[in-house]
Amino acid sequence: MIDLRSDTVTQPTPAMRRAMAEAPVGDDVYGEDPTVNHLEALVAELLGKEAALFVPSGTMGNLICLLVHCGRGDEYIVGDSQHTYLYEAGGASAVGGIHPRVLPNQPDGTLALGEIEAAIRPENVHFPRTKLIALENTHNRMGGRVLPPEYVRHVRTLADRYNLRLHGDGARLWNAAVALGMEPAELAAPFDSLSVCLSKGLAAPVGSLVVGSRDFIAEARRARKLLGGGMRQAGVLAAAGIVALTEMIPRLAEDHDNARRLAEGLETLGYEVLHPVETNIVIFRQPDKRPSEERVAAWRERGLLVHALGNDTYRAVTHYGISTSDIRQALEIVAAVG
Ligand code: TLP
Repeated sequence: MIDLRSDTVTQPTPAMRRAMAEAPVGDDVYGEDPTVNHLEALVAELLGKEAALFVPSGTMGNLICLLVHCGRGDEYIVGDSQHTYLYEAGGASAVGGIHPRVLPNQPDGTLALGEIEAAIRPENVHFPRTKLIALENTHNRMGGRVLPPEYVRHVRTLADRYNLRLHGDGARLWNAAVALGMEPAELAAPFDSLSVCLSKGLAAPVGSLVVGSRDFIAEARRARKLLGGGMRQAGVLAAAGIVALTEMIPRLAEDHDNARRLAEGLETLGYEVLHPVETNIVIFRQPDKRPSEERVAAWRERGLLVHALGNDTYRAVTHYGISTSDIRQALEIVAAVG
């Protein structure tokens, strides 16, 4: 099977399996797991923040950050196609009582600066209090687009003007850094908090981290406990994460090349690629009216797995384990199905 449904479907590398087997561990709720402590220090340094916290998933990482920045009835500004708003089971409101102020994401994944500013509430007893702006980099539903670094700096300036915090969903921040040829810390600098994932393009089996100031992470640790995310001998998982961060970032460039190859091939076959392919995600629209479930089933029968995003649109994601010849074969399958 050529599985392009997501970069979450990867198998851990042999080096990860070895590191997991050999990891020194302790009870991380007591702060005594040396491997988790090592991973947290490594990520804090990579992202240029004071501290980091290992959490089970990107979803929990984002929720923890929202819970620390916002109280019940506070408002956060978020894009209508950001993961936090779209795919996290409404956790911000269900768990945190946090009110989302939803703005349209632009095709490049940004929120228009003027629209952010217009959405910030003045002090008035009728209104929720705006506390936070949330961005996503790279932007999943916008085809893995990379937020322009100068755009993020403008949002930071705006946030400062209104005394707001800025959170980044950086599940694929590593892809953005590789695509721009920049250090992850440079991209993280404007944000008060970020969540980053080890289990997407970097191929670790489990885990995300949140980063921020020391005080922020102390509160995040409480929120993680509240959500049931305090893990015990989690060094077994963190060990794979350390391998992911030390060995797997530069190879993301191969995934980006493969995604571009896939997009070019799809265009040749008459599909419309909806966003410029900057990283490892290709969102594309079919040339006809055939129901997407039927097409996905025909691809699956021939050994290709792709997600349908709607009636006529699909998402394919390249990752560790997908080679250039897999892309060639995937295109042959698409051509055969028509
Ligand atoms: N995204 C998954 C699905 O949930 C859609 C995928 O296959 O892409 N932020 C972003 C930008 C994400 O893409 C994801 C996962 C998350 C957060 C959540 O991470 P997990 O799955 O670890 O909770």
